[in-house]
Amino acid sequence: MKLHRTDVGCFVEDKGRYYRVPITSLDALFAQDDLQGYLHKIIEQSDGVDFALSELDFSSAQILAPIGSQEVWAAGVTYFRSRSARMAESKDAGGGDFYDRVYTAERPELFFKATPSRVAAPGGAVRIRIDAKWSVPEPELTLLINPRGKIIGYTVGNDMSSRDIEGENPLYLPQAKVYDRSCALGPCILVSSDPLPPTTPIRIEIVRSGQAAFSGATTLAELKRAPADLAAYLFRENTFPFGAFLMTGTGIVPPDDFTLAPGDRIRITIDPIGTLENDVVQGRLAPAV
Ligand code: DO4
Ligand code: MG
Repeated sequence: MKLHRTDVGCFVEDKGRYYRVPITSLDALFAQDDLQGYLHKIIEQSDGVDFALSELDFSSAQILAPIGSQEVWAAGVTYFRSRSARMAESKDAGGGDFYDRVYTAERPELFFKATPSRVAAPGGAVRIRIDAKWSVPEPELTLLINPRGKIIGYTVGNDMSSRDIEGENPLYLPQAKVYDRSCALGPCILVSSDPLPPTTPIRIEIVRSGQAAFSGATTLAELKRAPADLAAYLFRENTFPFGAFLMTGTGIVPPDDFTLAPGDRIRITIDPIGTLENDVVQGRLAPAV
């Protein structure tokens, strides 16, 4: 089942039908002891009239990023492709070795990615930095973890990154990664505590002037670390009263001569969840709500 956040409240989708969720706060929903059980009850108790009204409300609603007060964190260098790309981009700065070491180390790379106000909604704009010359999207399976450290769902994430800034010096990572609308999440939460199968595909398409400028794909079989281990590391010495989102790293990196441009449209699909679409902009924007 899928949980959608919209401008008129939350809806649960099950077998193609939409049901209104009485609790409208995602913080309260994510803190439920058994979110899946709570949503199942809504579906069971709904009669035909409720269902028809909800369907109508949902079809005219605006989809929002499925985030409340949660912080967004990210794991890095969890795919071989990411390790190799980072080693190459930071070679001149002497940083290449770090990426190789973290790929094989027991402790993963985890970094702070975004506050909710920096997260773009599905269909909204993600940004490239004005001072970056080499910008890419990073399509990532993103975990929803409840305040008790349990994975309770999954969404699609885009970890927008400035590769020239990151490559110049690994200490510039926070500037390469954290800025207004450097992250997108959505279109919904797949509510499940079960691990996704290794065959799960992650696909990206970047469209420029109506033409495919880049497309790529990977599967979760290429993810070197178990999502539960990443979540356990994140929660080791941190409490998250509202839970947290954790992006699990990218396995798709466009060729080195590719950089995003304003007007590009990014489409990221993880089949059991859906497609996250965002347009690229550069320059000042009001904070996302
Ligand atoms: O180490 C830098 C960031 C890595 C990252 O974001 C990724 O591998 O997805
Ligand atoms: Mg990333």
